[in-house]
Amino acid sequence: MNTLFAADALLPGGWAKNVLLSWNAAGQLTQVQSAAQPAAGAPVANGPVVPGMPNLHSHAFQRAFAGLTEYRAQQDSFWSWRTLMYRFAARLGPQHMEAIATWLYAEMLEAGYTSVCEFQYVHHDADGRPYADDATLSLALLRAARKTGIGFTLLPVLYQTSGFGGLPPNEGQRRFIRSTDSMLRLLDTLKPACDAQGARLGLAPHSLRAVPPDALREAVAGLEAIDPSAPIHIHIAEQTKEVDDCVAWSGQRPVAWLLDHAPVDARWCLVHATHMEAAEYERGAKSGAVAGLCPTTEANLGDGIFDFSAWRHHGGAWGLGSDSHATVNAAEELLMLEYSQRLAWRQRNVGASAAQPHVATALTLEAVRGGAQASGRAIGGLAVGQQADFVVLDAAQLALQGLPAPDMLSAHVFASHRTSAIDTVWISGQPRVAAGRHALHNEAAAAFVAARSQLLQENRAP
Ligand code: NGQ
Ligand code: ZN
Repeated sequence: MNTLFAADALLPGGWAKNVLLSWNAAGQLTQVQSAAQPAAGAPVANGPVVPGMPNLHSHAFQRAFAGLTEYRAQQDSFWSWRTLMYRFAARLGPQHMEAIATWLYAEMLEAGYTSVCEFQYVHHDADGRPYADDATLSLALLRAARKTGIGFTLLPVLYQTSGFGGLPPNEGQRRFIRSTDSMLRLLDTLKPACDAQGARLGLAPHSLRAVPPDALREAVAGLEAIDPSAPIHIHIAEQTKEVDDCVAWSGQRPVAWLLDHAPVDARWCLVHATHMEAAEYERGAKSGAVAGLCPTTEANLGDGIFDFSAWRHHGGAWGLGSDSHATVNAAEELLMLEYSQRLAWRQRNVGASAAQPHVATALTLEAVRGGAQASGRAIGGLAVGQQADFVVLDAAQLALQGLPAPDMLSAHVFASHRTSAIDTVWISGQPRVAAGRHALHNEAAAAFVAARSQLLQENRAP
């Protein structure tokens, strides 16, 4: 039996004092006891313990592209960014994928994420043909997750068209395209590999732009045959052009169309869902689906602002993703989410709730719960039966020193450098980050920089 004693811990119902966490060999919490006594010689946390944040949306390879489109070309938009991103993706090989993801996952762990959902759509070789082993690039991501210890949900992406109404895919999309049957075969291949490392397998129809109605229906039915409760993630209503194109095609907005034509329920994660009307907020929230908010990417790409209060008003579940990885930091996503709402509505403390006046505490608890649901794994916080995935803040860090625990978490999110206060990070009861550093930090960073340099060189070649 393993244990950790914490003077303060953030449990699903709020902050508790003198908490003894115990977990079994499988890394599952077996006891969460408040008002406990530290046993002599037993490990004691260096500060408040908060649940690890699930990252519900990642395209790992884009980490190596972050920062490379922050200059003015002509008509800079989401769509021109995407053209550059496709160009970058065109030369990516399995070794690049593994090196980039290994560093990214180490970075995530150092920044308070304890698990990640990979929305994995680069399937084929550079010429658009399947690899001899069709699962090659997904397996590279699974290896990166295993090496770093991060919890993992693999979401192979179905991508078939370049726009509503079955528009043929473009050149830049050739590595993504596969039939529904070949997707179902890929899922069959990946299921045992995921099971072997405690990862969850789901499916990601890329978007309504990329997946026609029949394929969406068949793919979801095929997934249900493999695992009836597996997570299903889709990008939706991120850009206003997507909304306009969807209305032109179907007469409906994307979220409304999806709710009418797909079995949307608690298995689903609606990634972005930025542009919804009042009825979509209500129906979407009541469907039980998780809204997958990616605040720094949505800001970086100029998507728009999600109406957080409207979603929560209807009891909507939500969680956080780092998506394009312009930022890799759980606390910074919380900050961006809260600040976007303050700027939009000219209010303060929008994220506080009736039960929880401290914004950082309220947002953390809700994002962990929604993120766990979207990940399809038992990572919903510090409660018996959940994995022992948690972050220990450093009570000696200057921004936190001497404060009550809820203010320490507030200071971590709003008043620190947002990684500096992270002391240790545990996944399934194993310490993966100690004194702010992942064991693979140096080695993984060097391999990442080498892979990025190689990709940029290859991109410049004729
Ligand atoms: C993606 N990114 O899948 O990486 C997309 C761009 C697309 C975001 N949606 C590609 N943020 O939407 O077709
Ligand atoms: Zn995305």
